[in-house]
Amino acid sequence: MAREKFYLTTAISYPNGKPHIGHAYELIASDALARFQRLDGKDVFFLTGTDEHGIKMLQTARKEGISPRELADRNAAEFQRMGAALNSSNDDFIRTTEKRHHESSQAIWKAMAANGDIYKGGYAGWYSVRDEAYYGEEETELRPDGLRYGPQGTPVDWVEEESYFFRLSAYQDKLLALYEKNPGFIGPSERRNEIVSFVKSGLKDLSISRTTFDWGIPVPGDEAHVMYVWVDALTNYITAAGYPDTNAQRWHYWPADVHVIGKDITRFHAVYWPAFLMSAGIELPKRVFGHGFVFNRGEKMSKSVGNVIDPLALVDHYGLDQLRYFLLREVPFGQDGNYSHEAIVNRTNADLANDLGNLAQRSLSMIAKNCGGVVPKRGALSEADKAMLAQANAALATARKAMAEQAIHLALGAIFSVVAEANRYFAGQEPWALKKTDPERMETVLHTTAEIIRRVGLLCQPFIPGSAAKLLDLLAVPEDARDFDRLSDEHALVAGTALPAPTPVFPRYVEPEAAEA
Ligand code: ME8
Repeated sequence: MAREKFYLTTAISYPNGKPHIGHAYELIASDALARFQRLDGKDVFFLTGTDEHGIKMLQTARKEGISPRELADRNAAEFQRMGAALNSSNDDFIRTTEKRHHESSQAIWKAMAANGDIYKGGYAGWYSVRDEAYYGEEETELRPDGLRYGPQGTPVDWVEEESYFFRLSAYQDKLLALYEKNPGFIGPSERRNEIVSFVKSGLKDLSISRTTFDWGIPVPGDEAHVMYVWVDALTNYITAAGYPDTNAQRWHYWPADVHVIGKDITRFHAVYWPAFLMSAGIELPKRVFGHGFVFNRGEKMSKSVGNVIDPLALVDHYGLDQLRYFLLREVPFGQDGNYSHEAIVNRTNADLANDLGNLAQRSLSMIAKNCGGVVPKRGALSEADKAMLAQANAALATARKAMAEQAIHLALGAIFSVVAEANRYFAGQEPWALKKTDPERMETVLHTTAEIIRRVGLLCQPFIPGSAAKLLDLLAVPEDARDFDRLSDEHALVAGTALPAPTPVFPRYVEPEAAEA
């Protein structure tokens, strides 16, 4: 039977500078979502990339005295390097300056034009270069500094030029019907409400080309115009699936199951993008999820790390899985959150080093010492053993439901409540005391504990892939036996299997000053 497909994208980032923590956050979260679906048996296509056209790129390049292409090449490489450093499992990395993307953008333009939705006119209005966005005057405000700002707090400039327009006004009712019919189209619900009221307030036609610069994709049939950067940017999601070639090998992935984006760009994804697709006669994505922003609120971190917004410095300082775990567990996905030195250290030491790391180290060391370094025998299971094993399996159902709604923190919460319970179980069963009184029962308790660690290790793979792999290595779980279909009891650890010598997987974070002392 063909596996169910799952197509997930991140936003494509502007490579006008190096990646920052917000970019890392989005990629890590999307990676966890993609890995989860892969482990759950789906045929996943996970896309990320860079959004290389537009005035912002052009202006930054001018400031640096290089061409926009050089700027894009330099920083796209930084984004790829970040992906590797974060252990991102993306299947493709798209750059909007690629030939495949120019062809695709011109094809969607022609399809929208063929549907009668593009006309030439004159644009006069406000534009934010930082947001690459047009704003209605009522959305802007004049501040005491004499400058006008858009709704995201970025400065806007007055633009007046000949421009092609997209008949967005014609899609107002169709969009409202879409949100009505498909309440899951925009998540979380706060974002949905904002978008519904924005669309209800009335949609104006959208300026979709520029003539005052040429860093962009030429408008088909009118080379004096380049496409508005968002028309080309959004199109990346179908380019990577092979558009306009609907016989392409990847086309079956479209429509995307979820576009993961930051909340600041929900309007582009939940209003403009479905309207473009409806116009071009292309299926709509199933869901757009606008996550929150992460901010730095910890002074101490800046002292110990130096450049706090460089995600790779955070990885070097705290460890990759420590950072991944922290960001995914601490910040409810969809809401804004903060990161601070104390919060990262707390999570690292309390959840990873103490709860999971110690449990694994203590139980596996006991097995190494008392059971000849092989998986112990499992005798008759007590009610406590059974309840413990059942809880581990129930966590999959909870995580599956949570991950389908991008509630990543809830999935991790369910998995780590199994870890907490396993610690209570281990302490309560006192296998060290059973050693003398009932060695057979000791083996069963150690087997059950190791089996829980196997299940938790399997479930943790999407979030902390490197450390989860180490845990599973310690249990001699073969690499081809790590999908979620192996969670069930029939795949439990087999008594007598030789285990490697246990080594700690989650080091405690120790303050550099304390480590030196
Ligand atoms: O918006 N916390 O690119 P971008 C969390 N090229 N997420 C953040 C963040 C923060 N502090 N700062 C930014 C663009 N982001 C467009 C996208 S998609 C067709 C084109 C998120 O480099 C932001 O919300 O400004 C967006 O989802 C992503 O990082 C890239 O932002």
